[in-house]
Amino acid sequence: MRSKSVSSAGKASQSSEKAGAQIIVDTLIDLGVDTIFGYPGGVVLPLFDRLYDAPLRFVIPRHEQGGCHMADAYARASGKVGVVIATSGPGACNLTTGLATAMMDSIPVVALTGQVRTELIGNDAFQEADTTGITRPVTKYNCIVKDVEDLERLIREAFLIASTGRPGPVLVDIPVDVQVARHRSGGEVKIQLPGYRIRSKGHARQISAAAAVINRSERPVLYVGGGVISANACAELKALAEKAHLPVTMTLLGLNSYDQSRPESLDMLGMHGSAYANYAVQECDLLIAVGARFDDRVTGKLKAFASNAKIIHIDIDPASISKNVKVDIPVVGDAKVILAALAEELEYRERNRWFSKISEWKKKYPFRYDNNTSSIKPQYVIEELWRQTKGDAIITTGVGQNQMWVAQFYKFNRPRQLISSGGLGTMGFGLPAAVGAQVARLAETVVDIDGDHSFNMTMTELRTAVENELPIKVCILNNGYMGMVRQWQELFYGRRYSKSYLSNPDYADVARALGAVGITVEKKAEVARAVEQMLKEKVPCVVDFRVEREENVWPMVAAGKSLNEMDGLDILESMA
Ligand SMILES: Cc1ncc(C[n+]2csc(CCOP(=O)(O)OP(=O)(O)O)c2C)c(N)n1
Ligand SMILES: [Mg+2]
Repeated sequence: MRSKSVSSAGKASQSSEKAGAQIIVDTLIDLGVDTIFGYPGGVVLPLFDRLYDAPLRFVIPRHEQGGCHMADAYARASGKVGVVIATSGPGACNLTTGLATAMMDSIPVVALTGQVRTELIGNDAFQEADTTGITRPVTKYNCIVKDVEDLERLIREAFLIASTGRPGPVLVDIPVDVQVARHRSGGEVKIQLPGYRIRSKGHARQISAAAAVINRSERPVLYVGGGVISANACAELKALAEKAHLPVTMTLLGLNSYDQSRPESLDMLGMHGSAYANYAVQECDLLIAVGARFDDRVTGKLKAFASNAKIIHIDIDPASISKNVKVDIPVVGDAKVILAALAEELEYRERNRWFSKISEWKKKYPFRYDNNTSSIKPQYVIEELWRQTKGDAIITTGVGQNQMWVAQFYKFNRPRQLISSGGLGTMGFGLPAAVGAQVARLAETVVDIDGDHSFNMTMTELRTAVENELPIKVCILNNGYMGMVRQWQELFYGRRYSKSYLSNPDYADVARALGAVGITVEKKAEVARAVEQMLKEKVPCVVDFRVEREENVWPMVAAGKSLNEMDGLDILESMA
C-alpha cells in the first residue's frame, strides 16, 4: 500500500487516557491534516469543543453540501485528503450530494459525522438518520464506531481507503457517547483490512503485450481520464506520448493532464468534445485508455465506439475493466508505475499519414464561435479570461453549457488546474469548489466560471469566502436560462422551453450584500476591463456577464448517437 502516513501508528496513540473527541483531533493531526471544513450541531459538540483551540485551519460553510464540495475541491487542488465534519440527521443528509459528487469522480474525502447516543440508535431519536445506510451507495466505504477503542483505527483506515487504489469518499459515523468516552491507548494502532489489496505495479507480461501492440499500431489514440491526475502520473504520460509519438485526447476530468498547447493534444472527446478527437477515436486502430472509465458522455453509442480498434485499458480499479467496453489488453495497477514501465518498451514512429489526417480535421473543425456580434458571447469571456490569466488560473465550474465552454475554450497546461463535477454533474459545485481550491492554493488565482442557475444553488458560500478572506473570482455566464436544458429543448423538444427559465437576482447586488465586490457587464467592450479589475481584486469578486441568451454548445453528439455523428459541424464550418 502506498500511503505512508496512514499505515504506521503515530503520536496520537502514545499518550495517556483521552476522550474520543480528543483522539479524533490528535489522529487527524498525526495523519497530516491541517485544514477541515465543517458545520456544528448537537451530537458533534464534544468534537467541536476539542477543535476550539486545535492547531487546524477550520472553514465553516453555510451548508454541509458546500462544506463537502469544499473538502472535495481542496483534495482535487492539493492531492491530499479533504476532510469534512457534519452533525447527525440533517447535517449528514446534507452531505450526500457532495459525497456522491466525490464518489463519481474518485476524489479522496473523509467525512466525519456525529450520531445520536449508541443506546438511542433505532429509536427515531431527535436528529437521528441512518447515516451509514443513506451514504453507503455514495461512499467507497463507511462505518459506525461503536466503541471508543476502535475509533483511532477506524479513522486511520478511512484515510487509507479514501486515498489509495481508486480514491473515493469514506464516511465515519461517530455517536456522541463515543466522542465522550475515555480510552487509554495500548500503543501502536494496527490497520485491520486484510481483504483490502492494491495492485500497483501492473503485470509485466501485460505491459509487454501492450507495448508490442502500440509499436505496431498505425493509428493509435491515447484516451486519458482523471485517474492520471489522481495517480500524479502526468509527467509519465507526457514522456510516453512524446517518446512513442501518440495523439492524446482527454475526458473532462483528464483535461488538465496534458499540455493542450502541444501538437499531440486532441483536446476533449465525447458529447461536446472536439470533432478531431471524436473522428480520431472512431478511426483509430488502437485505443489506449488510461485512468478513464468509458462513460456514456465519452463513448456515445457503445456498439459503435472505436469499433475497429484494439483496446488497451490501464486502470487501478479491476472492476472498471471491460465494464462498459470490452478490453483486449487490461493492465491493472498504478498509472504512474505502468506508464513509466510501458514507455521503456516503446519506439518512436512518425505515423505521418495518421497525424496529417488529424491535422486536416483540426484545421476544418476547430472549436469556434461567431464573435461578430454586438452581444457578449460566453466563449469570448472565457477566452479573454484565458488570455489575461495566461492559461494559468485554477478554474472551477458549474454544470451545463458554462462547463462545456470552459472545457472547449480554456486551454489547460498543468494538472489540478480544472476542478469540475464530471461524473455526477452537480450544479452548485463551482462556488464552494473555488473556496476549497483557494484554501489549498492560497497564492494562486482561482476562478469559478459558473452558470447563473448553478450559482443560484450554493451562492450563500460567497460569504464563506468573504469571511475567510479568500480572494476567489466568480464569472457568471448569465444567459438567464438553464442553458443546457434550453439547448436540449431547442434541439429535441421543438423549442418548448418548459421550466428552463427563472428570474435571477442582480448578482452584483447579491455579491455586495454578502461583502464581496460585484460588477455587472452588459457591453462587449467592457469585458476585458472587467476581467482585469476582477483579477486585481484582493477580496472575493463576482462579475455578472450578461451573455448571449440562446448560444449553443457545438459540436454535439446527441444521446444514443455514435461519436462521428456530430451535430453542428456545418455551423462550425460556416464560421470559418
Ligand atoms: C443539482 C442539479 N440539478 C439539475 C441538473 C440538471 N441540469 C444540468 S445543466 C442544467 C442547467 C444549468 O443552468 P446554468 O447553471 O444556468 O448553466 P448554463 O447551461 O446556462 O451555462 C440543469 C438544470 C444538474 N446537473 N444538477
Ligand atoms: Mg444559465
